[in-house]
Amino acid sequence: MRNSPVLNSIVEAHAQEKKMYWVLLDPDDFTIEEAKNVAVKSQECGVDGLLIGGSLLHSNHFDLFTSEVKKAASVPVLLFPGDSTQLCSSADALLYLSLVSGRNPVNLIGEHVKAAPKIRSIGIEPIATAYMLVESGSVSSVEFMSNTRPLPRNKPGIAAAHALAAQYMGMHLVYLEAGSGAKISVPPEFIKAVCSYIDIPVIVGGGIRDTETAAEKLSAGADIIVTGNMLSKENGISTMKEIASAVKSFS
Ligand code: 1GP
Repeated sequence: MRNSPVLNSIVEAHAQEKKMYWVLLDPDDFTIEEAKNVAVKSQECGVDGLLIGGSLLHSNHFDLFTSEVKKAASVPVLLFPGDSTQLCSSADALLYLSLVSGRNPVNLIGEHVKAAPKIRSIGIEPIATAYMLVESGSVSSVEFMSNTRPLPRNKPGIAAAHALAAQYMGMHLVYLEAGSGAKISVPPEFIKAVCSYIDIPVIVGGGIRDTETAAEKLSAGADIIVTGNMLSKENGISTMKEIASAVKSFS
């Protein structure tokens, strides 16, 4: 039986109804020094985990970026890869994302097969995650790069059926994604419908830039919220602090 400390900590928090806040560091958006600074500040704020990855990387410092963030961080560092090239041993775990909202075999199983031998050899913890892209007002990078259609935002029943299928298939987490920088985030009705069908933890990200939006997702049933884009904006660190404290007040 595999040892899964990061997944176990998420499942334990979920069982205790403790909400969590993860911060996404896209290696294209930060220098290594900036990312290390965010890693330190995020922990001071009470952030529960750091994600590293992106749909399409222009930078070539992924491994160094991850290992330096890991050295600066005391919370788990999880890879959030756009494809099988974004893999390295210094992170604590890997969201092994299957884009179940789409019907592109490359994102459902193809990249996973390419990554599997390396995951085995570097010994990183893979966490099977159903990744569901939700319509958000414009074409997101994930939508374009994966060549898949997002779930219609006015059809929560379709989303719930996808999430339930993922749980039945043995996936451990569901990630509802509006896309980085989304104009409009995942609607609460969507989150409620998904949470009413499944027992596994639900992550919600994309377009969350303030405490009100974060609170809306948590009230609807999200277990973990993710912010990325807003950190590179002015007042990003102080907004992160406010969101972290809003998340803590839910637990
Ligand atoms: C994207 O869900 C994450 O994959 C975060 O989105 O950058 O819009 O916060 P934002």
